[in-house]
Amino acid sequence: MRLRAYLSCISMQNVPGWTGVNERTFIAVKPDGVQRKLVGEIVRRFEKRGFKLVGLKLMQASEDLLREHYCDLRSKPFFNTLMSYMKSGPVVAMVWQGLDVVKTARKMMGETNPAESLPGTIRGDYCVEVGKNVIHGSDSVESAQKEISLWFRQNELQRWESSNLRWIY
Ligand code: IDP
Ligand code: MG
Repeated sequence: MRLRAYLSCISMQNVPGWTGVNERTFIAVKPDGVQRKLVGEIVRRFEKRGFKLVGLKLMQASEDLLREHYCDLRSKPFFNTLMSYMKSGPVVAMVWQGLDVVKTARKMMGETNPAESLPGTIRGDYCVEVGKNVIHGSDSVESAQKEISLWFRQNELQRWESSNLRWIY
């Protein structure tokens, strides 16, 4: 898994156009979001904002995948709880594309702790506890590239032209 992520990251640095309107981010509806039937609502918000969906799958995340995904948090006291939470059911993994999508998605999500998330944000509207905060989103372009290569194979990401592109940009 590590090797695959590393190789994909290296190869992606040579892919032109991961900036501007082609910026991409990794978003996941966590197991609580799937159980609580929030998938449609979350997808709707990203579509309506003007972002383009380029990858989506419902999947059970493996221990290896989650350990790699959250490797920066491995020394945190809540790490084991976080692993159990993320393994507790299927997640919906997605890749969204568009101008400043990484930063904008974080704004749309709200803060890590739902109590600090403003109403109108996803976490501010749909959850109350940090340990059940319904959505993940990459925190930088660099982590987005790493996370996308970890969760998706190249052939699972679609290249398609959105018919309303000129009304968004
Ligand atoms: P983020 O999801 O907003 O980027 P991170 O700091 O990267 O927040 O933490 C990853 C995830 O770990 C959070 O979304 C949340 O599910 C969980 N988490 C973070 N802090 C705590 C905590 O203090 N207690 C329990 N779970 C936490
Ligand atoms: Mg994070």
